[in-house]
Amino acid sequence: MSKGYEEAKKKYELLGIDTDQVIDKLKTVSVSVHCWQGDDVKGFDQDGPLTGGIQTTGNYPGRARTPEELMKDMALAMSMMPGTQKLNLHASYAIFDEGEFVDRDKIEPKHFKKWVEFAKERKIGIDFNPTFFSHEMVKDGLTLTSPDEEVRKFWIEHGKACIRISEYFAKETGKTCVMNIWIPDGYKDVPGDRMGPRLRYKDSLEKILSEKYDRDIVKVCVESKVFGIGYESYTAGNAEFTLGFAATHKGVIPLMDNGHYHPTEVVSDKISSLLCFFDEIALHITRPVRWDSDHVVILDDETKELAKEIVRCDGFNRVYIALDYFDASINRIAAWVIGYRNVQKALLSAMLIPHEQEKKLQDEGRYTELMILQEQLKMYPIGDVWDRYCDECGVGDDASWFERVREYENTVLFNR
Ligand code: RNT
Ligand code: ZN
Repeated sequence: MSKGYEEAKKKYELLGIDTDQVIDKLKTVSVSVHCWQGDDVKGFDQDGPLTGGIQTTGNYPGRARTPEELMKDMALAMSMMPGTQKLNLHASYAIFDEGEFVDRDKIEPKHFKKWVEFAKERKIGIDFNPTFFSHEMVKDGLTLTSPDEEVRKFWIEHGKACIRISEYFAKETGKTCVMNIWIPDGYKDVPGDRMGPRLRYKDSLEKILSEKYDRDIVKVCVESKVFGIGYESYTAGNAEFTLGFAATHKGVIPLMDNGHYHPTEVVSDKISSLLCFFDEIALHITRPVRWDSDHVVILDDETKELAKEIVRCDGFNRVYIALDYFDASINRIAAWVIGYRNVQKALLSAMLIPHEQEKKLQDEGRYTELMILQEQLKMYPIGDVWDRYCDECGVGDDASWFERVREYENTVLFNR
């Protein structure tokens, strides 16, 4: 045991916290790693631009261009992630045979067989997302809310196909598959009808959910959004719509992406509100800088606050934690690792807080002492516990893992 860790352990013991136990527990908490960081959200089933009002910026060399490259890159990134991961896929990452093409309304489990192999090798689960963007059937920026019945039908069929694929993932991996529905649909300017698109969205979602599936192993979520690029004035799936939908449709989980709110609104404060009404919720952890920019997650106050709320609400079994960011201006593998490790650091620091004691101080109105304790904890030796955790997980400490990425960059990525 390192001297630093020994001393940290003693320090936390005085707060009634057993750091060994915390480390063991953190190893079991899964964080879903999004495949789309590695190729700038391009996918493999089309060659057009990224649409849907989201944007990757940057031109860093080495973007993964094929399934093999993306898997190789992800495998390396995962080898530097402590704890338990899940693989988060989008439907656009279907893998076809040479010369084969199947459109999104008709994709099948077999098109994801290679991903299942990837997950099985690592004994990890898979989460899934239908892809309602970057496709020629997105007409006037609309999918499930389109007034054109042919367009709407196409996307409903896509949603259903994705439910079948999600069930296949859950069965193959033996782990729950979280299937998240997010659509970009909305308008750049003040709409003439706000209700119509929402009623069509509701009907489309109900049609998708009419697909028979095992609700114990596939968890369908709806993700809200307040605006997108080119969709500044209105989005059909805003917070109230998606929350209302989830609340009134049994088994549907609300998903909050912390890039999707007004700059002064924070998702950390919404977790406890939702857990009063929902058995389960889901998160996309990202970093919004002025807009839904999807910067790499850093260990900032909001990430720490999100983690604190998960821990405080005893939420490890109720909150599905996933990453969602895409940065093309830095090494993409490092981006994966940095964001993932920061979420884990936030969880660790949240688990190293004596929550019962803080709650008691609050309930007894001892706010001065509460503030003192909260501030005192900020200087505690979390780093020593973190180093120990990474050591136990065999993933390298913060100062060392990048060497492996640099070597891979020089030998593989820069040659693409
Ligand atoms: C978009 C949503 C959505 C996507 C991914 C690619 O604003 O956050 O979750 O980022 O599905
Ligand atoms: Zn998201």
